[in-house]
Amino acid sequence: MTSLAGIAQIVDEAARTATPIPQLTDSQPSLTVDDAYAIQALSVARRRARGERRAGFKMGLTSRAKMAQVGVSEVVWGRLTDAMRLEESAVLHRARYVHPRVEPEVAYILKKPLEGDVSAAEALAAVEAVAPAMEIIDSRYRCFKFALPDVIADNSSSSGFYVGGWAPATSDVANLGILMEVDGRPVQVGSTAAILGNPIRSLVAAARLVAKAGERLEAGDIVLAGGATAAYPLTPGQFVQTTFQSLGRLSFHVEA
Ligand code: OOG
Ligand code: MG
Repeated sequence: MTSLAGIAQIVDEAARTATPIPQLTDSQPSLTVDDAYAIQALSVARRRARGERRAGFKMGLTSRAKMAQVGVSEVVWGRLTDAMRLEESAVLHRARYVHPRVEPEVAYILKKPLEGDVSAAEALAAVEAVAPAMEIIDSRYRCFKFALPDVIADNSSSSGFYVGGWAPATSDVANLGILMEVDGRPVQVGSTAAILGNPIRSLVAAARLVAKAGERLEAGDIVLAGGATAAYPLTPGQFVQTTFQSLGRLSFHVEA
């Protein structure tokens, strides 16, 4: 059996070089969720050793549409680094990914730490601002196919994220209409309410789940609440634009 550090190197190299790999659970069916989070921590530590800085966390599989799309029905989380952040409207280079997809999300940025069991009111009190966002997910597994431990070990498919203009923490984002368009055609229509009924619940879950790994959400961390709709595959030439009712709009072009 390959060591956890050995597996972390495999998933990190797959992400770094945009090379697909077989599912880990094919060869190691006994891999647990705890092993997978340990692999994730080791693989992100390799990114940190290359100079990438902590940017926050991403929550995943927080909506039914997302769970149904990938056939995994547990909430997962992953770590964000500054290198994953794409400047607003920056071009997305398809060649840097295995098979990227985009999904509409809500981003929070914190002004205070959050740790363990907190109420929605306590979570909201730690929020500095909220913004419309799009996450670029890119499973490193062939055909975007994985079981729960695979996706966790692969940093929950995180690979990039766009954040739009920040709005005050008091903005009501509980049930905002979302329209994602590619080349002017609607490809996903939904609501922020699809994210655990209210995206603030995703921040509550983040505080609890990250604490289980012995860490906490810190002031300055960005937390992505999870895709509100199924994710959409990206190919060169596309212009992607997502509009969030009353929260704003963000867009990018895909190039080869
Ligand atoms: C897993 C990551 C899920 C989300 O927002 O639900 C995720 C995947 O779908 O590859 O980022
Ligand atoms: Mg996501």
